[in-house]
Amino acid sequence: MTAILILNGPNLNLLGIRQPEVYGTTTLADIERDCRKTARQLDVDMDFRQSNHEGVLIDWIHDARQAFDGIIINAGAYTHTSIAIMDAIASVSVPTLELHLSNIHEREDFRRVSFVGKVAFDLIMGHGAKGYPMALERIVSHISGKT
Ligand code: CA2
Repeated sequence: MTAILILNGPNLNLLGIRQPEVYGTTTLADIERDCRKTARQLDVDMDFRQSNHEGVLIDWIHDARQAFDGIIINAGAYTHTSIAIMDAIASVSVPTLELHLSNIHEREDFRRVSFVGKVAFDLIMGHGAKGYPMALERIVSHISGKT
């Protein structure tokens, strides 16, 4: 069965808990629940993880080489800074989709730079929490060769 790893980076554990005026009221647990529902509908296995630590995210990306067919990553602010995460994604040769809640191209200039984007096959952004199930559908269709 196709297995997808969904990774979430720093501060995303605070979703729905802090600054709801900026990032909404949906929690990461709500998002995980929605993703599990979509994964069941698509008949895929899914692992959903969050860490505030760059090295932990890198270790998880390395895990994907053996155990997963695709990675969806919202690397949070590491998106804009981490050459190490970019190198890790490039090293595993697992199709990777970049995901963001907000439209990073319509925010501050420093968010326009994405190191993850240099190694991802596609980008979904600006759809809030709904972007997560959309990303699952997109990566499954990419892996099955439909898009
Ligand atoms: O839009 C996204 O998904 C981001 O990856 C979110 C990151 C931001 O640094 C990226 O530029 C775009 C920030 C996540 C912070 O999440 C919080 C949630 C609640 C309270 C505070 C932060």
